[in-house]
Amino acid sequence: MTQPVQEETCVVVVGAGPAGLTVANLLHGAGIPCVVLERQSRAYAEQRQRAGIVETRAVRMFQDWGLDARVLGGAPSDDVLEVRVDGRHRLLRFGTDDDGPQALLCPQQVLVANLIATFLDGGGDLRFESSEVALDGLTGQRPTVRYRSPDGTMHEIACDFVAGCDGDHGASRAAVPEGELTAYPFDHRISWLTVLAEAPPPPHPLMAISRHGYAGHFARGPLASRFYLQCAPTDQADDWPDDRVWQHLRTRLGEDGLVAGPITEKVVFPLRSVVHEPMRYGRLYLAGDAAHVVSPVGGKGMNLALYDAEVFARAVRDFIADGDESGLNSYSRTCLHRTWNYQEFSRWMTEMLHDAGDDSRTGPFRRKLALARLDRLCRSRASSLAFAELMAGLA
Ligand code: RFL
Repeated sequence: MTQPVQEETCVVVVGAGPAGLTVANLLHGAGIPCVVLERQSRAYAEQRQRAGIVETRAVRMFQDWGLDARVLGGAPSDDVLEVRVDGRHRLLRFGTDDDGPQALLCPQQVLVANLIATFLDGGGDLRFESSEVALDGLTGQRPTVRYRSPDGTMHEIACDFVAGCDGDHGASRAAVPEGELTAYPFDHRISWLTVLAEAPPPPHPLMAISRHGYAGHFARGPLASRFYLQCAPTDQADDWPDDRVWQHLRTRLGEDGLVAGPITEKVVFPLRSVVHEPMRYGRLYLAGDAAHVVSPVGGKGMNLALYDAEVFARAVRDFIADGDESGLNSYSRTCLHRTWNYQEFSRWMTEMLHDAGDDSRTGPFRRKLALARLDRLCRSRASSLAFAELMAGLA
């Protein structure tokens, strides 16, 4: 058997999603060599649509590293959420009182495309279509990452650290021996039909509560929208022909005139969350969805990935520059602190938005409680400030 091509670097980053690409750009900017291995093609990575809001904290983080113009330039700012209860609308503000930049409406695929371009234009080493990624020697001084390049050649890269940024089903977490990590999974017992359509976006992110179930409408570009419809856990996408989708959206959003457009994606998925602890094993540092999945309510999954990425990049930078290991040693603790804070926020919002609508699942008492919570959020300044702080990522 031919020997793999031997290579060396400081950090191997597995996965070119928001977490991996942010790690790579921050390390590259700090002059630290890294190689990024991505399973998919560049075209695939740049069109994968998911999140839509970069929270205030993350916008400021890109600004601190001098990357905001390249990575987020042109994205519109928004600090208002619209909540409709049985067609009656209320606006929730989540801007901060200071003069700093605020949250931006930036679809995940735009962020990813900008991060890829910034990294490659700066001479970064990003290898698409890398298959058979396998991690070894993680508890030693010099771990290795093997992979097969698109021409069939095997490579083996020796490094100081591995950033496991390859999502919930990647190779990084799977390389950790059983029993070393503890998983904390949670099933919200709610399913959504998620729909992407070439239809005009709403003026603000919109969440609607009604007896027919939850519905959401979010911008995913100037002429693209992401819709969510709460549905039965047993539903399949085929149970939702386009006519039914638009009819339910009009009813639940209370918007007879909602403009329809071609639907490009329809998927049913159960809302679930999970945290894997600790987020470090030897010289492997898990970041983003590789370490935790947050239900999409509250828009925190991608933002948490960006947070982990920065904590890791700072820790490596401090270690390389000054031999300071404290950031590496506290990585897991620091990231998990924010992770659980965001999981709590997301669960709180998930419960409120769903319980306040269709009470066939949880009963009328829970519906009344959820409506009281929502009312307090809109009326009490202290409640709305706490909400704004969490939305901004500054709590
Ligand atoms: P990603 O984005 O999954 O990227 C992982 C990358 O790793 C690659 N990969 C591998 N590469 C090499 N070898 C392997 N063995 C590999 N296995 C996988 C993959 O191809 C991919 O390129 O993880 P990352 O970077 O941690 O980012 C996490 C976010 O993508 C995720 O948290 C969000 O999308 C979650 N999410 C949302 N987050 C928000 O902040 N706001 C939202 O509004 C929001 N909406 C959503 C969402 C997630 C959704 N889905 C589909 C789960 C809406 C939806 C529908």
